[in-house]
Amino acid sequence: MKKIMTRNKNQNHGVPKTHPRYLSLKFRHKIIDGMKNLVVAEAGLIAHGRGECFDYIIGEKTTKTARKAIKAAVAALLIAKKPVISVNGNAAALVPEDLVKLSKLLKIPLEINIFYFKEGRIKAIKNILEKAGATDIKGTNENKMIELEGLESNRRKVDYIAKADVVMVPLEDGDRTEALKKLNKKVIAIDLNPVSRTALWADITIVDNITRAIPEMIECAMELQRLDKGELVEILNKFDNISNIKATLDLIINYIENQKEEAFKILKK
Ligand code: PTJ
Repeated sequence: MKKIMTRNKNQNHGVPKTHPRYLSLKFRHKIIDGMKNLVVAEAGLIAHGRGECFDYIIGEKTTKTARKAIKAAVAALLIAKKPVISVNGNAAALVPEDLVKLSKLLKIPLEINIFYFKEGRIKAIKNILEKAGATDIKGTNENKMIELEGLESNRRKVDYIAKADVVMVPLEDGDRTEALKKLNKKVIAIDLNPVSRTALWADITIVDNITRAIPEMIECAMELQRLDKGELVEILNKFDNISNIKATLDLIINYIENQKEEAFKILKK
């Protein structure tokens, strides 16, 4: 019998929604599509794979330590005078709508800042953000860019980030957080690797997948925006990034121990 090939609405790139790893595969395909249309750098595929590995060892869920960091991060963004959310290729490909929603809710601009420069990439990222509803996008005009001191990579070229007091950097490569800190900026990182240089240098480290962290931040922002400045400052002052990273590492160790037990149960059968 001849088969008629149609795209089933319960599928994404041929992956049925009932597939046990549907979400993970859906985001993989967003990264692959992003690479094909210049949004994502080739190295972004590798970075995503590394992220998946770290996601696995935190249990592929937003942990209680991530939630604490998210609350502190939202408080910091609400208190900030000139906050900004830095957006690279992977972030734009994975969660464009959520980034725009958060930026609008907190009235914070998005700034495109990429490590791997390639002709057409900024435009492709701008397009995907605009398609998602973004109206305030910085970092698109080479003439307005200045260079950050202490950085040699393409990330040194910044626009609004230069004057910002709080910079959120999702999925970052190591060196920029250090440079931003030296310029007295508060840095919020979203990084699945709790011991990356970015994670360790940041003031607030959210160890979570950006695909869960940004929606969680949106929920949190809707609650915290009702608080007054004093209450927000209290949330921020109570947060201790170093102990939160330590607690995250303990969660990972416990998770691996549990996985070991579970694996042995299966192996014994
Ligand atoms: O678009 P560009 O040119 O700015 O390049 C973006 C990448 C991500 C390719 C670039 O910044 C890079 O090479 O980053 P690294 O050094 O691989 O670091 C990325 C970090 O993000 C790693 O620690 C990963 O574990 C982590 N990561 C990967 N995927 C996710 C993630 N963290 C949160 N959510 C993810 N989905």
